[in-house]
Amino acid sequence: MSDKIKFIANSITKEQLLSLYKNMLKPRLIEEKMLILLRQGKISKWFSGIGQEAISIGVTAALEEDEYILPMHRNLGVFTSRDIPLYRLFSQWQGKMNGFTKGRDRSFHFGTQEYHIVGMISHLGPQLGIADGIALANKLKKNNKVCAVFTGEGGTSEGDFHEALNVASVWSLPVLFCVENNGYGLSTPTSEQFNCKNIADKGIGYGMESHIIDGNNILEVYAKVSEIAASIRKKPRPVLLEFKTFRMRGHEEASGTKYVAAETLEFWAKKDPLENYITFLKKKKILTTAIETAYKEEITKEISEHLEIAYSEEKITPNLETELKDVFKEYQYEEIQPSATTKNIRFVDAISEGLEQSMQKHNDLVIMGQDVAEYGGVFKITDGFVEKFGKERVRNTPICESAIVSAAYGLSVSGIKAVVEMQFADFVSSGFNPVVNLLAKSHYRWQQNADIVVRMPCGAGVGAGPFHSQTNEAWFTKTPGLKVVYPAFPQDAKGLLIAAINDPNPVLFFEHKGLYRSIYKDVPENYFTTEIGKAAVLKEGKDVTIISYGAAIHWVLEYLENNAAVSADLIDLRTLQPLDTETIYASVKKTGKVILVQEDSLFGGISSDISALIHENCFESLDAPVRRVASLETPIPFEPNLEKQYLGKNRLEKTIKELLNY
Ligand SMILES: Cc1ncc(C[n+]2csc(CCOP(=O)(O)OP(=O)(O)O)c2C)c(N)n1
Repeated sequence: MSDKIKFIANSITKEQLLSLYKNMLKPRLIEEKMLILLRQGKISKWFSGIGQEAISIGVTAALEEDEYILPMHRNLGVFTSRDIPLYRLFSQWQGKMNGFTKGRDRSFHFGTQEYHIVGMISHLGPQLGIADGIALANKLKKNNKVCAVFTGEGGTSEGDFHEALNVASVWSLPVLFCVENNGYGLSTPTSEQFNCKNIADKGIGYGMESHIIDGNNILEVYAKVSEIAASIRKKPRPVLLEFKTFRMRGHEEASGTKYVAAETLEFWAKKDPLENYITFLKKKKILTTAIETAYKEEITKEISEHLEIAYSEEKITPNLETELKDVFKEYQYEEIQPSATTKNIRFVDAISEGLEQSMQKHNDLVIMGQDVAEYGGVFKITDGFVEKFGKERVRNTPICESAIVSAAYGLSVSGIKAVVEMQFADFVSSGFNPVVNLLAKSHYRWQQNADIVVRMPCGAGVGAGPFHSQTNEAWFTKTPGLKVVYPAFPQDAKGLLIAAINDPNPVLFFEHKGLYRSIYKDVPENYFTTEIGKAAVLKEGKDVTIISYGAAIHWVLEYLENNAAVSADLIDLRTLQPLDTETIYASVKKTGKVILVQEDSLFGGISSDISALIHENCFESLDAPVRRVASLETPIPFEPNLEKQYLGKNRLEKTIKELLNY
């Protein structure tokens, strides 16, 4: 590779040439100032993009203002090119209200709908799947928009990269995947990161057009990306772009560059994108020293003034109520009454009906999942949906849970609701990161809701073993920002699913597979809602409160049927997060004895927390220690007798007896 940059201006006007210069100069000057402030301890971490500015600037300049860009931690130029007032950026870095996250997230971990920017989460990879979702929304809206997402070459090693490119290619999504190959991922050189010559070569494997671009040549970046973006707008498709560049400073300022050879740094210093461009513009007599000085003075003044604004802004005063409230997007729950006309249907049919009526109600709602289209899903819940709603809205996905959850979030960013079907709840572990880090934290971080329902066919009793029978709700009830719904009856399943889809927040919707085809009930035929967060008192008694949910409710019902003398309040939680503590406490205060029954293994299950809450809030009313019935502390086995031993059901009777006799 040569250390020379060959600039070709072609039809780019003089004004554009100068504008590209000014746009590159701005992040450079901001960074130089930030490095000083960092040394003075006035800002926290800093990730430098010095030497990589041409990429951010060129790509942003090639996109239209309302086309989404998804930058990473070295793309200051994206934010400044979109003309975000600098004081807002400074306030963001200082954790102040004029920033974008109310002090809740640092550096570039934020987005802004106002400027069509979706910022990263620390985990890097999910960013790529979000772009798929935004591009899918653009495609569905037929608005001829492209979106651009950034990643470093280190990030391309994550499974998310593979998944996102694969999905984008299979679905022909209009995304520009921009890889900034800057030589190192933290201290790891490219030779230890991937074993192919160019990252662009990977395009072939995805059936995707790809290009290598000199990331230090602003004119090459701008011209090529403009041309490719224009072509994508006409013919939607993903394109992989590898920008060759170099990270001139440490991963973050504190970590330095000791591990980089001096001659490598010297080589790349000669290729500095800004200095070289200045030389070119001066040679062409486009940039004069007077203009250069004027620009520098103007930007330096702007930086100083805006820093003053940010400094003079008061620090955030913690407000407990606001912190708690902002975890979810507020919305007005609409109660729609169930009709008097009913049909005797199974649990599985009720879910299917709720889903179908929601597809009719929200005419842009998208369902995504493995085999959900023509095949109807492995449980046949979406059977016939393709004929009714078309393949655009009922989407078969590749086996890419992480990218699909991220893509659902991208749809939400674009104002479209999504239902994601996990083929089995067990497989959510492959999409766990975006669920708990992206969807759950989004509204709290930057007031962007994640309007997504993740359907979770779960549970035991079907002899399916450790990877097809788990009931893993506790993985999510512990994560602030997620709602967790777990119905036990067909009517609740339908009403709660409709309510979950109407709720603009992320909902994990657990559907017990053992109930799918074993329970028939009369279910209202209309489109109705059942409120999330409200438990149901199924039976009223005086001696004991039994609290349960999902399939375990049916164990308790069976027990009570066979033990008519036991006078119990039976509470079906229906929603685990948010929890209906009011109903729980009222019952406990009446009976004084409590037993919690869950299908999940004991330790760390929701019952443990409910038990703690009861002890903390109803201690004086208790006549006995709270008891928990749950499954064994083993993975769930498949052989029927082993599974039976595993499940708490066979310990229910004994525990209730002990409690009643206490
Ligand atoms: C999933 C995950 N693993 C590890 C990290 C720690 N980490 C943050 S940035 C980084 C290097 C990223 O390298 P690259 O993608 O090449 O981007 P660059 O920093 O070079 O711009 C690492 C290892 C992380 N943030 N997320």
